[in-house]
Amino acid sequence: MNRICELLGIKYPILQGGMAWVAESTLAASVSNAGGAGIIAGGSAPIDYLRNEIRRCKELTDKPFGVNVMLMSPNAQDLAQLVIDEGVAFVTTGAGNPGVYMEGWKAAGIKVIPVVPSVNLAKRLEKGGADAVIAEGTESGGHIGQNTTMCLVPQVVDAVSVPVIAAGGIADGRGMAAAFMLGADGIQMGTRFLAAEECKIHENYKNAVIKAKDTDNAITGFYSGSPCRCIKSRYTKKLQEMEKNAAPPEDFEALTVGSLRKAVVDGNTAEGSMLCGLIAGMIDEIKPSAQIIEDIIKEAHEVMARTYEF
Ligand code: TUI
Repeated sequence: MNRICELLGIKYPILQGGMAWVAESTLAASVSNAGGAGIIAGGSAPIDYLRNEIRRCKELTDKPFGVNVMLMSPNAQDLAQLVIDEGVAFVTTGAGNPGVYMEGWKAAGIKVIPVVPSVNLAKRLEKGGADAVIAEGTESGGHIGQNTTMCLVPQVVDAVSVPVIAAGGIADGRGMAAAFMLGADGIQMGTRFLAAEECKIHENYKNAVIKAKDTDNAITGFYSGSPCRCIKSRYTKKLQEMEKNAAPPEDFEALTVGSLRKAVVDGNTAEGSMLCGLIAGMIDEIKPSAQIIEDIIKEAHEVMARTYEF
């Protein structure tokens, strides 16, 4: 029995990334109904909207699903309470240390799975009561750490006893098999689910994911200490130019505020920030979540059954 399947009461050890503005109830329920673990992203969304999303997800699936708490959000504390009030099965966290919320979540019986970009944080959060950790490599979309999935996952696996979920650069059965070889007990995929039929992002954004080649990727915010991976576009070029020229903070704000909404809702590929992982170059088809999951499981089994001579 796989430790992640056991921990979360799911069929396959596949988590859907908690992508801000993207991961809502329809997508999360489709993943949970397919045997994975769907996740609703808190992002910086208003609490009333998130309460509705959680309730809608309960109507769409009777399977476990989770909520991602983005710790830099001004709403993080209210969302931390909402997941308790709504009896959400598990929480993932990102962009910070969830230590202050751990006791409350544990007391409410909520499983806690923080994203960790380093061995040090993985060890600290295991001590603090994390039920598992997501070791997320810099191949991921959105806000990223420095270490790669290939290097980070085995180091985290060696450092903690709780199950480790590998994230960053995984979109097919080969990636899943590789994660298992590194010692992970499960995987989390964001970018692959951007191109799920049930994902409600604007079709221009979805098509940009499908069209992206291996090199169509850019990191912004590198020098500000808040690196963020997106699909290369006029927006990322402009942002990188401004970084090079040390533009004033108000210019950055004018360009970046609302940029994720522009991509997700308006389909504005020139001015929107299309958060996306490095693996997009391999994704060339929009499929239902259930198909994505079944294909990955089948391929992972095939790859892992091969014998290698060397
Ligand atoms: O959280 C993410 N990726 C994200 S969140 C996001 S939305 C956003 N909007 C406005 C501002 C900021 C973000 C878009 N993409 N991934 C998980 C992740 N967590 N990556 C890195 C980390 C992380 C970093 C530092 C986790 C913990 C951490 O702790 C530092 C410490 O020791 O306190």
